Amino acid sequence: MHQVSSPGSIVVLTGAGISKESGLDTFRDHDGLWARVRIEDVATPEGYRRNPQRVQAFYNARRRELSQGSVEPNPAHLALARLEREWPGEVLVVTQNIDDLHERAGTSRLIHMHGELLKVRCERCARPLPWAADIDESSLCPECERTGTLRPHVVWFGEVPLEMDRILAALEKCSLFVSIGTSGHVYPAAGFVTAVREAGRARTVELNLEPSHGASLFHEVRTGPASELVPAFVEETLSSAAQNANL
Ligand code: BV8
Repeated sequence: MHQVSSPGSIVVLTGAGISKESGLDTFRDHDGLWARVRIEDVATPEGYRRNPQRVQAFYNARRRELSQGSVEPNPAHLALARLEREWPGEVLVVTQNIDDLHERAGTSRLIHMHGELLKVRCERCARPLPWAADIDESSLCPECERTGTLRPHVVWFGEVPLEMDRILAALEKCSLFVSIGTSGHVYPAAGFVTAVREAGRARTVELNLEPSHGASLFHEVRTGPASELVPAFVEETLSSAAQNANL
């Protein structure tokens, strides 16, 4: 049982592992996305310039799976929404994921640092737009009415993650940092635990199916499926806050 000085703020980082039990693939598991396609071909600006159709097809398939399939938030997403509702201080979820499962579970203070699968961006007028359909070279930008300029609103390798200033400010002041379902391979997200440790005030906890690449950097590591670990951790965190309040 860990004691968190309530109502300190909480930052939660999530990765593909939190959506695995909702039926979405991770990246680096043996059956993950990178076992089927090369990062260089589908998740870099160079790959997009070389073969835009291949990249659009990669994201069109994932967008279709998310918007037309039977993909639903799982108990881990729902538990984080409960934490935001019931924790007496601020809760911010920073996700590396581009799915919309945190929103659909009810989380509202949320940053998609690697973009969103259900948004596109016009390379001419740069506005992110909600978009659930496929994109191809005939897709028309509703803002500037050009065709062939729409790309996924997704941060590829070599591109700058979104809202980094807001993320770093939240990491600096939080009293609890929880990392869920991420392998700790991709930066700058993989470096967030170090930034929190350097700020010197927060407890750091990892909830993951297996210890991540950065597990040794956390005060506490719990292994298991997110749909079990996260609801239990949220219940424990809320009840310790309630006990503190009654002291
Ligand atoms: C940038 C696109 C500059 C969207 C993705 C040092 C510092 C800064 C940069 C770098 C650096 N070193 C290298 C870099 C460059 C690079 C990088 O990190 N390369 C790596 C490979 C070494 N980083 C970048 O290019 C980034 N940009 O650095 O700009 C900058 C930096 C700071 C400030 C300003 C500017 C851009 C990175 C974003 C790339 N885009 N995806 C998409 O297609 O989805 S990355 C991709 O990996 C996804 O976004 C994904 O979210 C992310 C991380 O993967 P994970 O989510 O962790 O998924 P993974 O499969 O790896 O792991 C799943 C985990 O879940 C596993 O541990 C598994 O055990 C667990 N699990 C499985 N099932 C369950 C479970 N856990 C719980 N329950 C379960 N049921």
